[in-house]
Amino acid sequence: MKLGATLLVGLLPFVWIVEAQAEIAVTTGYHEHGLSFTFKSVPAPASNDAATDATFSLVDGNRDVNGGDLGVLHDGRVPVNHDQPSANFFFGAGTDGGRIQIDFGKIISVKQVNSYSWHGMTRGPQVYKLYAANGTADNFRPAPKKRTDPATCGWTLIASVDTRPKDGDGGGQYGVGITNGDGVIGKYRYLLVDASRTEAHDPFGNTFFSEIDVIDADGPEPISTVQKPVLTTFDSDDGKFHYTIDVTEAPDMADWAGKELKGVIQEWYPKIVAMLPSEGYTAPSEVTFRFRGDMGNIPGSATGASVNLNLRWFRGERDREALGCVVHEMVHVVQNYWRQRRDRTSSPTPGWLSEGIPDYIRWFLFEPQSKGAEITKGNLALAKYDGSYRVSGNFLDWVTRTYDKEIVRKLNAAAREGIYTEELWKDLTGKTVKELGDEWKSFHEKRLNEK
Ligand SMILES: [Ca+2]
Ligand SMILES: [Zn+2]
Repeated sequence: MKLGATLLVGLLPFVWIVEAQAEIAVTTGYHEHGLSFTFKSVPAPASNDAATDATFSLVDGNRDVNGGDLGVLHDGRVPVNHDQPSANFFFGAGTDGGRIQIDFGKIISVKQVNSYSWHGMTRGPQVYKLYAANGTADNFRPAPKKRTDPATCGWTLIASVDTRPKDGDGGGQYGVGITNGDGVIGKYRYLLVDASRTEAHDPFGNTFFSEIDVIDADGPEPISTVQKPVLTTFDSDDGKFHYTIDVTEAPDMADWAGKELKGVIQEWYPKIVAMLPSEGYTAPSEVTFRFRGDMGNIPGSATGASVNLNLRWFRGERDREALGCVVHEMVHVVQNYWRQRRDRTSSPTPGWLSEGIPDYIRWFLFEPQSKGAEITKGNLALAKYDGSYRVSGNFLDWVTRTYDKEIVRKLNAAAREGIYTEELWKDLTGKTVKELGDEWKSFHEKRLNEK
C-alpha cells in the first residue's frame, strides 16, 4: 500500500492522497470450558477460507512432534477436548515460539484473519505478531528468522495479538479475529505468524494452535464444518460426582452410552471411590468419558480425570468387554498414581500392581460371571503373580480371600502415597510376595490336577 501511495504522489504532486488509516482491530473470543469454538464476535472456524489451500511453512522454530504438523492449522478441524495435542500445532517444549509463513500463491484481498487455540492451562492463550507482504519489495525476504525484524525486509506489521489474562493461567478456548473495519486489511500474497510462548515458568508455554483462517474479500462465504460437541452430563445420586460422556466423534454410540455405560458409571464410580480410600485423599469429582478415533490399538486409557475410549474397539465390544474396560479405567482415575509420579522422592509402584488392581476389581467384583481372569490348564504355565493385568488380578483375588480381605485397599493406599515397597507384603501377610506367588501357583496346580 505504501508503495502505491508513493507512486501516486510522485505522479500527481499537487493532489493529496489521503489513504484511510488502517484501523486494524483485534477481537478475542473466549470460553473457559468452551467446546464448540463459537464466539459472539469471532466467526466459527471455516473449511473453505483462503488458508485451506495455502502453503504453510515453518520459517523458524521447531515443531513439537507430540502435536500435529502444520496441516492441522488449515484443515478446517478443531480439537474436541482441551488437551488434544494431535489436533493442534505447537512449538517445541522449552523453546520460545517460532515463525510460520502462509503463502496463498497469488495476491489476494485479505479481509480477515482468525486464529483459534485451546488448552486447559497456559498453552491456551495466543501471543503473536502478524505480518503481511505482497512479495514485490526489492528487499523482500520470504522467510526471515526470529532475529530479523520482518519490517526491514518487505513485510508490514498488521497486528500484535496477546490474549493472556492479567491473572491466572488463561486456560480455555480462544478465537482471535483481525479485521480492518468493514474494509480489507490489504492485498497480500504472504502472511507471517511470529508466535511467542505465553510463559517461561515451565517448558510448556507454547500455544496449542488449532486453526488459522484467512478470509479473502473475493472468496466464497465461509462455511464452518466444525462439529458441535455431543455430550451427556449427569451427576451421582448424592450430587458428589459429575460425569460427562462425549460421543462427538461416535454419535452411533450415543444410544449405548446412555443406556449401558451411564448405568455402570453411576453405580461403579462411587463404589470404586469407596473401595479405595486413603488418608486425606479425595478422588476426582468430575470425570469425562470420551470416545476417540485416534487411539490406534489401545482399547481405553485414563489421564487425570479423563477416560478415553477407542471408538472402533468399543463398537466391536459393546456387548462383550466394553463395560469392563470402562470399570478398569475408572479404577485408574481413582488410583490417581499420577500424583506420586510427580514427586521424585517417592518409590514408583510396579506396573503389574497398578494394572492388577483395576483388573482385580473388574474381573472379580464387577463381572465375576464372565470368568475372564481364570487360571486354566492352558495358561497355568504362564501364571506369575507379577504377570500384570488379569493374571495379577487373579493373584490379588486369591490373597484377598486367603490372607487379608483389606489387602487391595492397603496396597492401593501405599501406592497412591508413593510409599509402596515389597516389604509391605511381609508386613500384611507374614510372607514375601514371591512366597505368596508360589503358594498361589501351587494352589491352582493342585486345583487343576484334582479335576
Ligand atoms: Ca485444525
Ligand atoms: Zn490399565
